[in-house]
Amino acid sequence: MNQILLINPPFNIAKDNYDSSVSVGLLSIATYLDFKGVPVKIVDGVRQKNFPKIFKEEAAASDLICFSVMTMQIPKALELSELAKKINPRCRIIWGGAHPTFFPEQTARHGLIDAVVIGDGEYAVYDLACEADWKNVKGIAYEDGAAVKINPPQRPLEPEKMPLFNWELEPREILENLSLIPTLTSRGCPHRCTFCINAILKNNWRPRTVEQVLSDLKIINDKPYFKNKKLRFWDENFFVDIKRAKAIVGGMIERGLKLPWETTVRANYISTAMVDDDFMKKMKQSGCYLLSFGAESGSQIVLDKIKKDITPEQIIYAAKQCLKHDIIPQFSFMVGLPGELKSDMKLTLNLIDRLIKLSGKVQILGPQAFRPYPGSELYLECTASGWSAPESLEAWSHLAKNQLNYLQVKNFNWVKHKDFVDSMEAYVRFGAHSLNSAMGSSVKAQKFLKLAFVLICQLRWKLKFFAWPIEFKLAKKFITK
Ligand code: B12
Ligand code: SF4
Repeated sequence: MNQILLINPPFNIAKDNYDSSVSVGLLSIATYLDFKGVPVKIVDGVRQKNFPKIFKEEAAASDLICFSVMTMQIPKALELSELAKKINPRCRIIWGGAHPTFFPEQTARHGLIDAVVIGDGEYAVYDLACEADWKNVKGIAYEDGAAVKINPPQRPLEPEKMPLFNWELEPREILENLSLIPTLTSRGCPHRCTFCINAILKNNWRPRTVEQVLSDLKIINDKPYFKNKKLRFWDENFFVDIKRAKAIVGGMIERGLKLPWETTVRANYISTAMVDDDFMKKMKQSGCYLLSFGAESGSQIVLDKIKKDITPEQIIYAAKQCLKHDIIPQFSFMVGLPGELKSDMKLTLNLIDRLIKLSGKVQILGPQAFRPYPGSELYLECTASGWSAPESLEAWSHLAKNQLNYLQVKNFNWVKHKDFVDSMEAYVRFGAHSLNSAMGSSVKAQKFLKLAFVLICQLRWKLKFFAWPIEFKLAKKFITK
């Protein structure tokens, strides 16, 4: 059997968004294939210096060439798929990851793509490598004559049966330059937030065992190239089984695996019943330095609508508890949901203000504009307003190539205050934080122009006046160019 090639294609957005971490998804697929004796190679277009040369060499030597694709990777993934077919006309091209999973049919229709994997890729790629007839492979979509066939789903992945991550399968130059070590202790989430990929795809929560997690951490701890680096548990929800979470943290302390680590947690979990004072103390002791919360909104009406099952007061309490234990609390927000009023968005701004006033250590991400995924109640509301998603992969590619973000707020029919939603992220980012951190942001612009823009943002933030965002439009035009 010839090798299977797994590709992380380059993006066409600012490098700061993706530079910190590698894809655990590809590492997990590669680890499984290697464990099953299938030759496999990961090539990373985002991080490998000689990527074009490496890609050509490896594509010539591979039977199956598999691309991991988020929406903003489509243009490059298409270019590379075309190049692969030129270099190696007999190779077969597979696409998987977030975008193809949401849009399997239109992705499979593209002439360059032989099959699309829907959802987790470990079992499906293994089957594609072993089965001559793809009709029997579960969890894939492919073109069959004029129709697209969508086969029945794969059996759910069982993380506790998966081998330990094999880091030797990642290109060494990436590991040496990585700033955040990615790992995973579970898949999926049991909650029901209507905007979220996990709830939409019904990704049930499935854990790795405590012993597996501690063994993964021991391997990481012993690698010379990971010395003094921070680690992220990229779980959707690390704390679902609180006994398991406590056993992992306890095991890290007992076995001397005290790595600086961060992960995501729900605000309502910070309570005496789940993540209490005693556990937070132990988390800090084991190396936890940051907890990331999906706060989403300051409006209870919006939180209820998206079935987030938290309250603004729980968000404030969570922040206070983190600060008490010297853990950085990080909160992400979104705006522009169907039915959301300006008054709801103002409540979000007020909540951000309250959080920032607690301490300079509090980190705020967003508010980002909500972007709908098919298969959700919210998506139906968006389409009912007259909006529709692009209908072909080429149309998505065109969007991703020509815009800073893959769906522009100006086209969102369900948003009443488009300017307000579009500019809010900038006004929070440059207005609510200190002048120093706003000036230090990664957005590249001439120093004095940036200072002028930041000062206006700070004034607007103080006055909570966001109408006529003329300077934002100018800045955006300038930066997009
Ligand atoms: C970790 C993560 C990152 C990391 C690593 C990215 C990476 N390449 O893996 C970093 C920080 C770099 C990152 C960056 C961004 N991300 Co991100 N990220 C995630 C997150 C939180 C977890 C992904 C993960 O590791 N899961 C665990 C692994 C095991 O699962 P997985 O990655 O899904 O992989 C499995 C399957 O998808 C499948 N699979 C994946 N690739 C392939 C390829 C093939 C060939 C096959 C067969 C199968 C397959 O098999 C894998 C193993 O089972 C997800 C949320 C989520 N729940 O998916 C968002 C998510 C993937 N990110 C998203 C976005 C939007 C971004 C950003 C654009 C955000 C931003 N605004 O800056 C950036 C930039 C990337 C970009 N330009 O698209 C979106 C993607 C939506 C979309 N339409 O494509 C998601 C879904 C979050 C969301 N908003 O809902 N991200
Ligand atoms: S708690 Fe987080 S991961 Fe779980 S469904 Fe809600 S948003 Fe998604």
